Amino acid sequence: MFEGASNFAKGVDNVFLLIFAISFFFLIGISVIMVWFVIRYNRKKHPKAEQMKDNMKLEVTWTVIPLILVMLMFYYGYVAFEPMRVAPKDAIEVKVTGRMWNWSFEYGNGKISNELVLPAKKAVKLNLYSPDVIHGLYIPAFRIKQDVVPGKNNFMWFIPNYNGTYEILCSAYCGLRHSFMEAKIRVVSDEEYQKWLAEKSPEMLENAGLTTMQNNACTGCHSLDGSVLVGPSFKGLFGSKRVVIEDGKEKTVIADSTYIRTSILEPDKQVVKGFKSGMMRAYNTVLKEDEIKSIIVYFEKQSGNPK
Ligand SMILES: [Cu+2]
Repeated sequence: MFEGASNFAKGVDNVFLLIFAISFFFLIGISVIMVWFVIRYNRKKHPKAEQMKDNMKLEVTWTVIPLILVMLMFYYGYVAFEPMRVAPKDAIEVKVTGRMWNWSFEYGNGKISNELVLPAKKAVKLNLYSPDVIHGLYIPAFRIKQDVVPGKNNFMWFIPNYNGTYEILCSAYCGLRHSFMEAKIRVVSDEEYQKWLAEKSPEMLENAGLTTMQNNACTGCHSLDGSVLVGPSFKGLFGSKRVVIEDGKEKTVIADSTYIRTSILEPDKQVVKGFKSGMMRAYNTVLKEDEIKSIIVYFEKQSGNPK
């Protein structure tokens, strides 16, 4: 419970323990005195009630002591809170979007993930956004929580101390599936983090695929919206049936990853019926392997059932 998973855990735990200790002391103290008063001043022992008035000493005591106690709670609370609002300049920045009803994390290189992967012992600044209602980013093990408010660019920062997996919860009741709005933080070594960060997410590949096609003017001859240009449209391509002419013979093929790859590298091998061959150059010397892969991912993603 008190292992200190982040740089703020100790400070928050200390304030918690202080407030708990003061409350516990008074719970016991007041209860004991109450019981003692019941016995000491019951009617048998103390038949005639006395009227007491204006005891200056008592008034001052029960004003000053609680004042000191609450100021003590305030002081330690403030000391623990204040550094939370000043993020170090060199912190790793991650854009966090809380929406009904999930969290997503976007890194500086464009990688988007549903899991927050971070290196241990490095400062992290989370910039918080919400497109819909108020959510609350809450990481219990790190002892931090911050409201995620639409239109207000809030942030939180921290340093994870140890490798491990921690929970993220939403602390603001945000609708029907509020309780499902959870995510994981995975704190790993620096090398593992760098490796993970460099791996392209499916969204990045999808974007890269479209960019590659635009850069190579593919979309100049193949429309994305279904209209017929020089070549067949890309709309609804992946997984569809294509009637093609191969070696002068008509046949039906499924537009899978192999078909797309062949069409890029050897465009005249299988020409869609109704289109002329010899219109498109072979891209085997133009596109790199990862570019071809990204184009295939783009089509898979567009079809809505990625394999
Ligand atoms: Cu929420």
